[in-house]
Amino acid sequence: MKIIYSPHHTQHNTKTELSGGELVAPYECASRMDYVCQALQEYGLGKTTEPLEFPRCHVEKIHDKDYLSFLDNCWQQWQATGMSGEAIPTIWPSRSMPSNHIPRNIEGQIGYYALAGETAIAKNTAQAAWLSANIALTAAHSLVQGEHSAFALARPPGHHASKNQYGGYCFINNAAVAAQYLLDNGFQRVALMDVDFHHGNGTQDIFYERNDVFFSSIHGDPLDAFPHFLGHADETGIGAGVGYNLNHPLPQGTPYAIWSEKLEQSLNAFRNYGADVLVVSLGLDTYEHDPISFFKVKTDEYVNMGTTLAGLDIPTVFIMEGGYAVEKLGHNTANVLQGFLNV
Ligand code: Q9C
Ligand code: ZN
Repeated sequence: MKIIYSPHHTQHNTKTELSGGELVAPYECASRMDYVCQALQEYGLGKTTEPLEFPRCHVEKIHDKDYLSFLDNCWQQWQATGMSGEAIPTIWPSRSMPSNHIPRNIEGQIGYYALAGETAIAKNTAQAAWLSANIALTAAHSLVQGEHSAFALARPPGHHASKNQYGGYCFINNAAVAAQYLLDNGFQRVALMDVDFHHGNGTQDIFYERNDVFFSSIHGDPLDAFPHFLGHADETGIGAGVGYNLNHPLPQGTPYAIWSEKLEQSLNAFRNYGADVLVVSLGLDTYEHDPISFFKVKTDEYVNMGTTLAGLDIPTVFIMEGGYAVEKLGHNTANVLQGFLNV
């Protein structure tokens, strides 16, 4: 399996996350990648390949131009106004003031473009987000070139980023960018399976009215879990997209035995759809000891997850998303890939 990675993800190295009323060290931290690299080596899953650089147009097909230029300029503007900490939102165009005017002021802009408040932006956050997208594009490109599978070992993650908003540690939707690239290069029906503990609200938003990407997600019930406002079972798509969005919200304590029934349901839906390529938003925060999640998947069970995904038997690109039990993240990730390869 082609594994795409760059050590330069470390340029996104924020010091703060707003969590529990405090500024804490971010759960989505650079050391996550070290544990994954180490496990991949241990398992002999192959050495990693550096990403290619793709033109920005591939990302501009997914995200609005004004949003991307906000991302590129946010840190510089935040600093220019003399703010001392990292850039975090404090006000939103919320229900009682749903304005469509984009503020000139950076604090207003941040509120306009943020969908959640935990994620800080600092120096080179935008650069790292673009690099992460290039890793996803390189992995997708290898499928176009005939590889059967590839893994984009990228951070920051992407599945919470919508067409024009960031949050949940995500800035550019890497999985969506990869899916679009596959469609633009010969594939016709993308199955996008999001196995991260959190609902992939950004990916759902991006493809909600489309029938060329079938999005399915298994996640903590949004009534109980982030992102709280999207991911219910009655969200099935609109317009041409009706029937191509399949959500499986699940309760606290869900074990793999129940979780995997939902995976089989999604894969059957993909088979009926006639998917010719699979994108997996691979979050490992379903793990039983994940510090911010509430499913109960065990390390050994990730092998079965990989094997089950391989059962779809189409070219597959894995895109790294969440997973915050950092010391176990490597083995959990490598188990999925191992299970996928050893069918
Ligand atoms: N007090 C991904 O897994 N809420 N994002 C954290 C901690 C935000 C997760 C709550 C979770 C975002 C890619
Ligand atoms: Zn997650």
